[in-house]
This record gives sequence, structure tokens and C-alpha cells, in this order.
Amino acid sequence: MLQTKLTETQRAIDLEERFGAHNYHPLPIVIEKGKGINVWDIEGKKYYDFLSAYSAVNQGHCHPKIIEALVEQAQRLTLISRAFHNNLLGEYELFICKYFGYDKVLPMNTGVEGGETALKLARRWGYEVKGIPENKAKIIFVKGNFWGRTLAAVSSSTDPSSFGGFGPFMPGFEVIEYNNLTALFNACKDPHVCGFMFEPIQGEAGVIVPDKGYLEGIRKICTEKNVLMIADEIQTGLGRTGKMLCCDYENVKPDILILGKALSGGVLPISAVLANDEIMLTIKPGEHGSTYGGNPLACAVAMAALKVLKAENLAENAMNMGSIFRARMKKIEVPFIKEIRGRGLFNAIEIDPEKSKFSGYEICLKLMENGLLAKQTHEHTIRFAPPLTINRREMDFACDIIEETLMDCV
Ligand code: IF1
Repeated sequence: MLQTKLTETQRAIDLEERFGAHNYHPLPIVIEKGKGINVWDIEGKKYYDFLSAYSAVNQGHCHPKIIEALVEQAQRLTLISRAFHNNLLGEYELFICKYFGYDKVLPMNTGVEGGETALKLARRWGYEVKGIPENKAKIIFVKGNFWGRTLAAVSSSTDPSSFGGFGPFMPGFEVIEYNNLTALFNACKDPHVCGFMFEPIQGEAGVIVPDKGYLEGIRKICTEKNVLMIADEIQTGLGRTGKMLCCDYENVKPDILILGKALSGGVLPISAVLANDEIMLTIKPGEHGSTYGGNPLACAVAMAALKVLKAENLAENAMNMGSIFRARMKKIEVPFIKEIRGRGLFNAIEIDPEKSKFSGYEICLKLMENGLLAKQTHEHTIRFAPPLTINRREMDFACDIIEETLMDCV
């Protein structure tokens, strides 16, 4: 019996290896079911999901309210394109604009399309409103940024595994240091700069939390220099860090807000770009769009996903559970933990490679064996980001697993 089950796992992995492109290196586990904070592999083993599909599943796997909206709408109408109106788009647009306090929204699908959309808006605003001469617009990014895999996204990347071998790159991009307001101030002296795009906490870079005052400082410099503040809250937004938006920590409002991932609760790719009229109305009919953007299925799902966040106080729960998590982790006495950092349920443990026998990947393998799924970023940082629905008892139990696993690694 065990033999056949193991073979099933191996067969699924082998099929991917043979017929799928080799652009990932996942843990050797095949998941077939998810509910709330748990997932199950095809051998029936249950795990705590401490990745949440990179924060797309903030509301928990297969949340009944979101799935209900999905199924109901899927039986009526899924896609009509933007050649015609659909009955849910306006309703959704009203809903999300009121939810976040913007004049308008531009619906897209994946996160990276949200980023592309934001940058097109910034350039267009730069030419039409700021008065930048044709083709001279510049956009500022920060080191360690990650916003997806398109050519524009990798053009702004400082990670060779993202951009290496994919040139030539998008012109008009400049990269400055993260968490450095002087660098931003200096970069914005160039009158051709139209926008500054950043993650309020850097995800892929390893859950890098900037100093207090960074977000406020960005807001101040951008306003002063007439540069658009573009916040990529695709991963930090929607409750993950303990506030609805991470920018809420310093009560700042970006000029352009990009959302994705948990906007669908992990059900389908939905992203959104929010801005006020001065920016949004610079793009005219025929100048931007996508076949699936704003489809009625996505509208129904996104409204349900946003409602769940508020109805279940998930940002507040993330705040509380996150504090418990970090406090527990700080009590673990192993020599190789270099730092524990994060906000809300967006956390990371950095391993000191000099003091650890195991790499981040190897520790993740051990966590997996013990029933908890997490993912390393770079070599030595392990991210911990469970669904925001996790309760105290589950958190205690998950922390026990992490503690035991780390103690075993000494
Ligand atoms: C992959 C990491 C996370 C993002 C931010 C935009 C996007 C992402 C802040 C693009 C996407 C992903 C994509 C995923 C791995 C992943 C990731 F490991 F690279 F660092 F989440 F932390 N802005 N993040 O984090 O959104 O187009 O993918 O919908 O496999 O590339 P997308």
C-alpha cells in the first residue's frame, strides 16, 4: 500500500519533470486538497500551510463564501470581454473604490500586469500632467525589488536569476537603495522622474521591513517633487501585515495602489490598480486592457474575497497571531537563528549559515516532514506566512512543529 502511494507522488513529480518547463524547484510534495489553513498531499498527509501561495490565500484555502460566489457566478456568466458591459463590473468597481478610497480602478489579472499597468499610467501621467518631454520619463525602483517575470519587471530587477540572459532591458528605469530616503530625494531631483515604485515590506528580498518613517518619508518626497508614489501591495496588502494595507502603518496613501494575490483569495488571478482621476483618466479607450480583466467571475470573487477580510477581521487577527508567532520564535534557543522579523503574519527567520548545518531548503524539507509547509527565499531565509484565518490553538501547534524542527537541526 505504502509502495503504491509513494509511486503516485513520484509519478506526479516525474510528469512535471518530463512535460513541464524546468522553471521551478519545488519541495517534493504533491498537494491535492486544501481547507482553511491546511492542505493535504496525495498520500493523505495533512500539513499546515505557512506559505499561503505567497499570500494569495490570506482568507484560507477554498473559503466557503468565496467558493460560493465563484460557483454561483460561474453558472451564469464568466467572460464577455470588455467589448461589452457586464452587470458586475461597475458594481465591483464601486465596491473596491469605496473600500480603499480611490476615484477609479483598472482591473487586470496577474500581479505583474498590475505593475505594468501602474507604470504605463505613471509614464502617461508624466507626459500629460507633469509635462515630461516625449520618451524621457524615468521610473525609480529599489534594490531587491520583485514584481513579477515580464520583461519590464526583470528590467528593474537586481537579482541575476531574474534578469540574467533576458536582455536587452527596458530603458527609463533607475534603481536606488531600499530604505534610503536620501537616495530617493536625490533621484527625484531629476525632473523627468514620473514615479517611484516599491513594496512597503520587501517579500522576495526576504521580508525586509524598512525603518519607521520610510513610508511617510516617501510620501513627503513624492508630493514635494511631484513624483507618483506607487505602492506594490500585491503581497503586503489585504491584511497580511496586520493592517488592511501595509501603508496604513504610517497612514500614507499612495498615488497608485497595486493589489493582486489575495484579491481573489487564491481562486483565480485577479489584480487591480487604483488611482484618482488625474492619473487614471490619462489612459483613453483602446490604450490599455486585457481580455480577462474585469470579467464578471473575477468581479464576483473579488467582492466576496474583500468582504471576508472585513467580516472576519483578518487584518486584526494577523496582527495578534503575528505577535504571538514572533514572541514564540524568539524564545527558541538555537545558535543559528540570526534574526526574526516581520509584521503581522508576514514573517521570516534568517539562518546564520556559519552556525547552521542546514540550508534554508533543507530546513524546509524537515518542516515538511513534520507537517508544516514553508519556503526559503534566497539561501538562508525562511518565510512564514500562514492564512490569516489561523487561530490561537493552531498557531501554538504550528509553533511547536517549528520549534521541534529547529531544535532537531542543532
Ligand atoms: C513566482 C517570490 C513572493 C510579488 C509582488 C508582484 C508580484 C509578486 C510584491 C507579481 C509575485 C511571487 C510570484 C511567484 C513567487 C512570488 C514571490 F518568491 F518571488 F518572492 F510572493 F514572495 N509584486 N510574487 O511578490 O505577481 O504576476 O505572480 O501574480 O513564482 O514567480 P504575479
